[in-house]
Amino acid sequence: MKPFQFFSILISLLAASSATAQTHPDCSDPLLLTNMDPFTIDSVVGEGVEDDLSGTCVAQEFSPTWFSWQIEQPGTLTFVLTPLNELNDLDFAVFRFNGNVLCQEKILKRCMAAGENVGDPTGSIPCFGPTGLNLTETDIEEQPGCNNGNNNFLKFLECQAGENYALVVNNFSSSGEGFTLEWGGTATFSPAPDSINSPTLEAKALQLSIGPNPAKDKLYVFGLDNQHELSYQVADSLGRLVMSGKTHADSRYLEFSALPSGAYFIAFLLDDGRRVFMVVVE
Ligand SMILES: [Ca+2]
Ligand SMILES: [Ca+2]
Ligand SMILES: [Ca+2]
Repeated sequence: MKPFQFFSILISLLAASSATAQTHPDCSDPLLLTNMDPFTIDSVVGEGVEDDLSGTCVAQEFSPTWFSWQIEQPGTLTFVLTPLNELNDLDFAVFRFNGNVLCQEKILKRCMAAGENVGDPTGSIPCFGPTGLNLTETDIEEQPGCNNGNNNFLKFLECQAGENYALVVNNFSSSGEGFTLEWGGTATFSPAPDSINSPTLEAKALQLSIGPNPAKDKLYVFGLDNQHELSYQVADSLGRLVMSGKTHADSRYLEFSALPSGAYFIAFLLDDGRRVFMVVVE
């Protein structure tokens, strides 16, 4: 095998692994955003186990991708979503959380469902392609179809420090193809959202805590009793899932010896929400 062939195969393997990246089809398991760098979601597939969009202008999920973030610096927030396939119809909804970050208690702030007028694609041109929030729009919702005055963009958000938000992006065309997302405005995201999912009542009752932090090989979970078996997920500082499992009575620790040094987020999954910690692994 020539070196060139070796690298070709290596590159195709790497490309294959990125195409099967973790998807986030449910509000309760969003991709946590800890910075405002632009990014691409390569592919979208499936609706997951929950449909969290009834009662909104988009009505239901179509290959949804859920994101969440916490505001650090207050200010304006805009974004542009661009479908990888220019013929695809993206829709989105933005929610804010009050108090506990529970999907049942999310508050709809923006809703975009504009797209093709059935049977009249030539009249639908302003309702295709890039979509998002900008500084010039004053509307906060565009209904399905391409109604008078629709242009695929809605009014920016005015964000306060500490607020938690969620964004869901639908691919109404159900092509499986993804999109790029670019942020704008003066607000910033928390880089260490240890409260991006505030403690739920159950978590408070459990009084969960972790240690030591920084951790080396093992991270112990305190506050569990024999009745509690908790699922957990560990994400790196880019929000990528690196570990998942369960704690139970006879293994109340997470084994970190295989993880590179760095900052990680640990989410304990509860019936009605999540409790997230940040930990440094040395
Ligand atoms: Ca879902
Ligand atoms: Ca649309
Ligand atoms: Ca508009």
